[in-house]
Formats: sequence, structure tokens, C-alpha cells
Amino acid sequence: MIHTRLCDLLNIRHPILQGGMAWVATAELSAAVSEAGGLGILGGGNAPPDYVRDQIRQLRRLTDKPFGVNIPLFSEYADAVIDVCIEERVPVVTTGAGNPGPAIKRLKEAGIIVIPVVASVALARRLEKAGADAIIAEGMESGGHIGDVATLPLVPQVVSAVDIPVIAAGGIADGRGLAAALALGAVGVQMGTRFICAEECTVHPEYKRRIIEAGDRSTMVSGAALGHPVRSLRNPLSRKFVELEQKGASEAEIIAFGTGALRRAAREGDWENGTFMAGQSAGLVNDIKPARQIIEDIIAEAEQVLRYCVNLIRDSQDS
Ligand code: TUI
Repeated sequence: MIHTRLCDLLNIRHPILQGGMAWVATAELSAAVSEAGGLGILGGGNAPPDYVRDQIRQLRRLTDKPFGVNIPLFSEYADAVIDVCIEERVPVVTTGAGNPGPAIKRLKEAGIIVIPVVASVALARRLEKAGADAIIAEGMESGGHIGDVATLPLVPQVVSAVDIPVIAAGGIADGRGLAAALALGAVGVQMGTRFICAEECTVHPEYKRRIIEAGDRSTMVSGAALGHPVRSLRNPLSRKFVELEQKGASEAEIIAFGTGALRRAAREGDWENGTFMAGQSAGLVNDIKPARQIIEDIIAEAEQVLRYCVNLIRDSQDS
């Protein structure tokens, strides 16, 4: 067992959160993660509020354990999804891709634990002041919408800057990553890509196969020219996207090109025309297994690594 402040804050057994991936983190996956003692987080994505409400209710039929909902703040439905989370008394809300500032008060007044995802020290500081319960510091190794600082330097800087618990995300998919995150001062980890290859994840099998095939250099970043960098598997669509950016295509053209691409990857497994969002940790993911097994293997490996590290220590008088 590895027990941290995060386990007490969220009432979970293992300090592992499952990233709330749009189109990927559905009720089946998130319920399985929560049942296994982590925190399952539904991916709100760009989905309309009624869909999110339905997912919350479906998840509750599968587990009575704590869970979360992720709200990307650029979604046109973000405010309406916040209302749904309040009405449904969701235990935890995570936010991404923006500053949740004013929404924090509303969520907290409803008794919801609020954990924003940040990619910078400045926003972490601001959100601690605004009342966030914890912070997820997400490095640019992550899949999906990303910032520009890597996990290894970002996490300890956020840990030093705030007093609330910090969760590390980006590039973590095994027990070595969890042990490293704890060494940086984090109280736990959030993993997305690893959980795409959970048995309970309902994405198209091609998505899982492509992640398992991926190596260390299999992802790339597109959309940076538009100010919305997104990391995904290197495929015909992501290459084409960057070509369009380099040619100076208009924002409208590029957005039209990308619309629906995440759904085409997750639901249809369309390698030519889909955006297979994934982090650099794709190279660490080599199998499909139940969410429970993923979590238990990571905890066991992290314990082994941490014991190994403790045994490296010698008193200075020993030779
Ligand atoms: O939110 C994410 N990752 C996401 S959201 C998403 S949905 C999507 N669908 C289609 C196209 C594009 C995206 C896919 N991946 N991660 C959390 C995250 N948040 N990473 C970085 C940030 C972030 C960046 C800037 C958070 C705050 C921020 O602040 C800006 C400000 O206003 O200060």
C-alpha cells in the first residue's frame, strides 16, 4: 500500500487518478478505476450537459465509490456541465484547458472537491488563492491539450509554490513514474494514456492497438500555431494538420479540418482521419489489462522502486 494525503482528501485506496479524456473516459472505464481504488474521472469533453448527466448516472449504477468529472473550459457547454455536476452532487470536478477561477466558488459551495489541471506555476498559485482543494500539474509529455513545460521541472516548482496537495501528470504510466512523482513531492499521479489500454475502456480496438505499437517518438504536437497545442499519435492526420499550419492556412480552415477527429479516432478507429490523442508514455504501454490490474501492478512496482531507493542510502561513516 502507498498512502498519501490524496487518499484521505478523496477517500480512495490508491493515489492514482484516471485522466478525464474526452470521448475516451466513459462511465465503464471510470467506474472500473473507482471500483479498483483509484479515482475514475468522466471525460466531459465538448459533450452537451444531458450526455454528461447520463454518464454520471450510468457510472453510479456501476459503482458507489468516489469519482470525478473533467470539464475542459473551452467547451461551449462548460457552464451548463458545471450546473449538472452541482445538481448531481458529483464528488470531484477537475478542469482543464483554461482558468476555472470564478467557477471554483460555485462548485465549492455545493460541497464539490475542485482540482484544476494547470501547466504553469503562476496559474497554480492563483487557483490555490481561489480555493482549489488540490492541483494537477501536467507536463507537456501528456496527451491532448498541453502546456510547454515538462513534468520533471514543472511538478517540483508547483510543489514549492503552493501548500495544497499536488498531483503529477504527463509521461507517467508505470510504478517507476509513480515513485518518481512522489520523489518530486507530488501526493499522487494522474494517468490518461495507460488507461486507454484498460480492458474496460470502450474506445475502438484500433486506438488501443496503435498505443501498444507506439514507441518513444510516436507522438507529435499539432495546433501550436493556433495557440492550442495538442499531442497525439503521429499519423496521416496529425502530419497533415502541421503541414496546413506551416502553409499558413486560416484558423477556420484548420479547425474545420480537425472537427470531429477525436470522435473518429475513439469511436471508429479511423487511422487516416482521426486524432489519436496520447501522451509520450504511449511507449511505456505494452498490454491491455483490467483497470484493477493496471493499478495493482503500478502500486507493486512503485513499492519495489521506493524500497530499492531507500536501500541506496548509506550513513556517511559506512564505506
Ligand atoms: O485539458 C487538458 N487536455 C485536453 S482537453 C481536450 S478536449 C479537446 N478536444 C478537441 C481538441 C482539443 C482539445 C483534450 N485534451 N489538459 C489539461 C491542461 N490544461 N493542459 C494544459 C492546460 C492548461 C493550459 C493553459 C490549463 C490552463 C491554462 O491556462 C490558460 C489561462 O487562462 O491562464
